[in-house]
Amino acid sequence: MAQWDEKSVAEELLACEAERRDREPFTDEWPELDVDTAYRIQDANLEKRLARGEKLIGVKLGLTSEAKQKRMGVYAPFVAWLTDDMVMEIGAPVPQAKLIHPRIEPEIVFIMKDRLEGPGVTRESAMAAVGSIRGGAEVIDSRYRNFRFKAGDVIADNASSGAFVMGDEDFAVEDVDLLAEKVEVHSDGELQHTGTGEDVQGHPGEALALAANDLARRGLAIEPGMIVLTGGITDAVFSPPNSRTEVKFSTLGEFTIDGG
Ligand code: OOG
Ligand code: MG
Repeated sequence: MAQWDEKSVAEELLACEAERRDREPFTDEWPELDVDTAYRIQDANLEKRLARGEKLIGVKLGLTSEAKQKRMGVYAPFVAWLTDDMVMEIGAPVPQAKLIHPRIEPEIVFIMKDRLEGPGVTRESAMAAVGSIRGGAEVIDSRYRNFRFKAGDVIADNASSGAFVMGDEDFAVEDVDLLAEKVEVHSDGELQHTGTGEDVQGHPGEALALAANDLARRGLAIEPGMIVLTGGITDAVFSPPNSRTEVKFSTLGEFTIDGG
């Protein structure tokens, strides 16, 4: 049985990502991989991403909706990092050559105008720091076979980060009814999932507050200009080559994403 530690798990995760190789979750062999240990691994790998030239551009939340929690079998939300390497232009195909088993999920995106630092951030104080709202879609990719993982595994794996796309239209906070904002996800023309902003922690502002309060435990904050993906509103859909995924928001725009 392998003897895992923070350093070897961090290295193995980046190697799996670079080699497009999936693996069994570490917690099978190392059940002590808890949430705090996993965040140290996540942060160590962010440092490596930055050292190789990537830029930190934001924060993503994971498992902020019941649909996602149920599907993944992990019942607590978490945070992870976004770098410029993960940005997909509108209309670009899924970067299959970089990903193992990409899945697409719809997300409400916040562009921050003010610094947001916990603890004690509420939905109201969180929303006051938001500059604008956009529609978005995340292309998640897990380094774990069949997306099977526990909280410690997925947090260490930067919350299955892969790529993401967002609309180019900024909506003012006061112009969007975040609770009622609806989204549909279609695969090859067939409706798969629907949801609303309310499905994200009762309100996406709660997810933002949660991110700020969670980062504060590590002495970190959400900085002005950062992009925040508030978490999949619905379950994700697979995006294999030759597939077509459509994400249609009621007011935040529509995306067609080609499986490449
Ligand atoms: C974990 C990543 C979750 C979200 O928005 O819930 C996530 C996974 O589903 O593999 O990005
Ligand atoms: Mg997501």
